[in-house]
Amino acid sequence: MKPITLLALLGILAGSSHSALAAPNPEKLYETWCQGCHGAGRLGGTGPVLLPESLSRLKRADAFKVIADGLPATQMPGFKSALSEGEIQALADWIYTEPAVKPKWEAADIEASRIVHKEALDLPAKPVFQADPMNITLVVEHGDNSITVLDGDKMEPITRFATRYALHGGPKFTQDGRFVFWSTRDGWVTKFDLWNLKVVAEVRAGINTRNVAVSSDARYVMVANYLPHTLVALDTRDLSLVKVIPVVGKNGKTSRVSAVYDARPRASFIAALRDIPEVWEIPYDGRPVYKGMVHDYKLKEAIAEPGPLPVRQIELTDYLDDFYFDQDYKLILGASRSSPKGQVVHLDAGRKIADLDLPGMPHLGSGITWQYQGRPVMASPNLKEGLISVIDMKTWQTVKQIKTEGPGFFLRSHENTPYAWADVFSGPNKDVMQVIDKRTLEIVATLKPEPGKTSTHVEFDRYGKYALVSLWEQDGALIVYDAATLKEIKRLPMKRPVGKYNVWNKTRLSEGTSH
Ligand code: DHE
Repeated sequence: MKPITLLALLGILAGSSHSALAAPNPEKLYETWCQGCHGAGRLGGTGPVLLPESLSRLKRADAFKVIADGLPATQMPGFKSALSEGEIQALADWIYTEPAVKPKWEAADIEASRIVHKEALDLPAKPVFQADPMNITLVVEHGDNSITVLDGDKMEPITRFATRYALHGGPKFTQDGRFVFWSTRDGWVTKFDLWNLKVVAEVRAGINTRNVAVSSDARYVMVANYLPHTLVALDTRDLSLVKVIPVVGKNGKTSRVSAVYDARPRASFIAALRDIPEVWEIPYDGRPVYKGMVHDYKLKEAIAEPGPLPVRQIELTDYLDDFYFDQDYKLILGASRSSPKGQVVHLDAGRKIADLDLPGMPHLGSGITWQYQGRPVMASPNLKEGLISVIDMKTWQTVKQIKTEGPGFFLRSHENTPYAWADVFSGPNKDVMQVIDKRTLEIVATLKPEPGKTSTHVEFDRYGKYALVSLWEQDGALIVYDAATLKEIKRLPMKRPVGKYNVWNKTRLSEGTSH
């Protein structure tokens, strides 16, 4: 039976609201029927946040359907026998309106939400399983909000456990591969001990969160928020709060944070900002940042930003909210909002040094790099057009635009394979995976793992021997391919699997994946 809140039950006992003749009052309806799960002020509870910024991925017509019929494989019941169509419509419209008062999530809220599992704090530093701990792959399954922990040699599940709702973005590992941190779209950050297979701590760092990054010295987790406009630094030991950094540009405007990344060779976090033309660098090794200057640290007389985790604000002439890095983390390779070109920003110089020829809507966050004919190239899928742009990273000229069977989301490879795998995620050919030979830049195979079903996102084991493809369906699967022969080896049934994350590839900064 589907669960129903006490308040909702009282609503039913008090008589159906069908009888009400007055126009439906969505706020009252929310209090009666929804608040028990979705929280006061629509800020989420056991159910997700219901604020416009959090609903951008749900069409309004679908919101009506979800309220009426519920959502399979979740706790969301259908309300069509309790509410009239008018009431459901009023609720569906109302959740897309901005609340009268901008919701807050401040230091005290963050600290109050923190849950520490004391029994998991001091467990032995030894894996409880036989598999190679550096070849573990996590598979995030959206269909029932869970994670499968996979033995990367045998390609067999070690365990599977439930997560909070709507995990998004890459889980981030400590360098030794023991701890992993992830976030949900509703702001919950989890620390998991991968060797003991236990949740260590959880904290809600925001209302609408994008992703997390972990410092290479394993001291800090940095959280990127859309709502509120903050970056939140947490202590990796128990997720206690280190610092809330309000995101305010030099122009005085606040901004959503699109994503935050660890730039290991620089010992800093780099934050991509959505609403101001700046990129932020936040050193975590204690070196100071001085206000207002590009080559900040040379000016002894300048005023130091307060630490820990001071912010270096790099002003740009264009917005830069979707990007990735060269392998040295000296350059940012980003999309550009005001022209069809992308841009290359030199992090030390703090300015753009080149334009990139990137038509359509390149998805640079999913780009990769490799060596082609003795020179480094970058390649990025495209969310709007069926092409993959390959660009020479010395001259910044386009080497080739590889035509694919439709727009794609992810491009992935590994040092030990000559192939890069691209999905064709959003077009009519969403069921194919295209395999590109990195030596010739030609498509050498088009695989159709399951006709009519969406296939996406490839990750490799640590040796580049297997390529893992997600069959992104409620009753989907993880399909294991031999990365050399491109033949299917096996498939493991899974619930809408999406991202996969191999400990070795992620912690060793493999050039074929994101970090
Ligand atoms: Fe993602 C990573 C942004 C929609 C699955 N996605 C990321 C990252 C960003 C991002 C910034 C990098 C985070 C990191 O490294 O920690 N994603 C966005 C969007 O802006 C977008 C287009 C709209 C949105 O809803 O936010 C978006 N993403 C999706 C999806 O619809 C996907 C397919 C399913 C889902 O989870 O909602 C999706 N995103 C992923 C995955 C990764 C990811 C699997 C990690 C890839 C990796 O290999 O590291």
